Amino acid sequence: MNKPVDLPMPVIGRQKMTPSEAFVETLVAHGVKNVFGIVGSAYMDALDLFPLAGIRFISVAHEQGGGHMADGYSRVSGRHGVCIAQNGPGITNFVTSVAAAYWAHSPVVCITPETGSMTLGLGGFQETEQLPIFSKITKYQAHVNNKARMAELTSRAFDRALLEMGPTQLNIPRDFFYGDIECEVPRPIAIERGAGGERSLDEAADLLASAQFPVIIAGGGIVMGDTQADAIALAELLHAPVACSYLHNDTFPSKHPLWCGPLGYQGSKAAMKLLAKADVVLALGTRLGPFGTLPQHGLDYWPKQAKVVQVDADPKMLGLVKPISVGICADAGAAARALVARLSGKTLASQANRAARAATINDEKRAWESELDGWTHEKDAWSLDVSRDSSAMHPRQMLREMERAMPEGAMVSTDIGNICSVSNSYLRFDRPRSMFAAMSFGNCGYAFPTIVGAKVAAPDRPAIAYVGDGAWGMSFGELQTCVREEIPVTAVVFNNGQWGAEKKNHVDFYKNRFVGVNLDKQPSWAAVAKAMGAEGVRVEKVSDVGPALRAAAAAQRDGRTTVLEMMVTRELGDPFRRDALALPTRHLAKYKSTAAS
Ligand SMILES: Cc1ncc(C[n+]2csc(CCOP(=O)(O)OP(=O)(O)O)c2C)c(N)n1
Ligand SMILES: [Mg+2]
Repeated sequence: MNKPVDLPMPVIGRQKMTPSEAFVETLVAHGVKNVFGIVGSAYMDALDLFPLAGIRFISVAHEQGGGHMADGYSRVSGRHGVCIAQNGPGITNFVTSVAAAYWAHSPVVCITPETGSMTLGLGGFQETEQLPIFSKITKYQAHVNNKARMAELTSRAFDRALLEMGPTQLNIPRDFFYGDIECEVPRPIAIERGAGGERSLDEAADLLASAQFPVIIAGGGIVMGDTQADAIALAELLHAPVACSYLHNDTFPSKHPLWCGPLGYQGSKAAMKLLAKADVVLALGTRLGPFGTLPQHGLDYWPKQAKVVQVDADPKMLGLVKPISVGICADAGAAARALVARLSGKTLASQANRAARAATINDEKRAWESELDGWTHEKDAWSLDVSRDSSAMHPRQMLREMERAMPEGAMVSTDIGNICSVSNSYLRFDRPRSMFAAMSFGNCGYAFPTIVGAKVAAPDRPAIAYVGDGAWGMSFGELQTCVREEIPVTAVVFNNGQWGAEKKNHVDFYKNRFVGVNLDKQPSWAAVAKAMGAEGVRVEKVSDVGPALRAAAAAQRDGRTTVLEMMVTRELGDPFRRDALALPTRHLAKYKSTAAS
């Protein structure tokens, strides 16, 4: 699971140092090259050492942005993303980004200097209890309870982040950076994950060998384990169609004949219809999150009668959401290789009907593509009404153009919103570590800072964020970071003048009684971008979308960040949470007029 890397040698052997030196040398030992955050006196003694330690401090606009950048950085690099801030308010500003990293399984190390140990509990300046706040959104919390343990506990926070694939917290009373200690900087611990238990692998291989219509769900574990080639080998052996798990569109190459597209909200009908036919499902590196397998497009596609083999690195995820026949606690790649070894040379039931299944796969994929081609705009009454006299672009046409113009090797992050969600059908990738969505925490404001962090990890790849105009209002401050720190990216901002995803609920459930969903009197986001030192382009015609995207991606090579403000209609695709909303019931006379009739 953990990527083998050549780590630099820290200072060798037990020796006298300050806790700040021990802390920084431990970062060096873990290969840390970039730290995202906002400067603060609480850790200034350590910060002072960063330049000589070869660590770049990337100064951000808001700590939440810094946390998301650490997330994006870790998702591209497969290494730790690191963020740090001032005790108290700087740390509470991290909360949303750490929660998002938790659900994205990102090895973010969130370093939280704390109020001084001698005044803790007295209600001094910038004091809050920093451990309980993060207790449910981290995999491990290290509290430096004695300055002599600085290197040991720092190292453990880094080890655990990769071991458990999630954020960890390193809490350091600010006075513990000072003084003299004697210690040794530990070497990082890299634990290799295995292929799973022999018996479960045998059972899984038997099920797959007897499957008439095996289907693979390719999850994020394939990306995190850098093991796409093994997933491809297994899929080809079984000639099994492959669906990407929700918001993990980069787990399987879209050009591969067995690729069927993503499951979940605004996903691929081809993937859903093929999964519905499965008699055996192999869920490879996925926790099968509940939101990602909800019915979509009116299709309740989960094959309830099928046998399910689930592979996940976290044993607690096995059988948690969907009933399973076999659970394998393993690295996705190692398990895939072990299954290939067991199945090679065996008689596979799926070989007999391979030609027929190949035809079915092609038919479903072709049908979905032609449906998408014809689906140029939303067709519900409200969408037709608001777009009838509009000269703005239909979101779907704009998204299709972006798909066509997407530069080679692009990384795309997506936010939470109606148009970002619709984009799920149009985001296809041929290499892993390319898509960074807000995943199941679903916070608006995720995409832009995340792509900034991704760009730091992969400066040569085009970096593009898809963001709704509401979410952009939350996150555009990080344009300052792009300009100041010379991190060139492209933000595609969908200007529909509304918090569209929530407005859709008003339309579907509340008879268009709009409360707080219109984003009136917005500035020109293209003009704001220019005022902040970036490029700003207003795009009004579908024919301009492709050239604008290509030019913005090219500008990244010249170090320039661009905001493409896409002027789109107010039409809206299917809602997020049809599953969780109900038509209004009212008992009090005062509110009767709002009851569903
Ligand atoms: C931090 C946060 N606040 C509120 C929400 C609830 N929410 C979900 S989608 C959405 C609307 C997004 O609007 P916009 O970014 O303009 O995209 P659009 O839906 O218009 O495409 C809101 C407010 C959220 N997911 N995250
Ligand atoms: Mg909007």
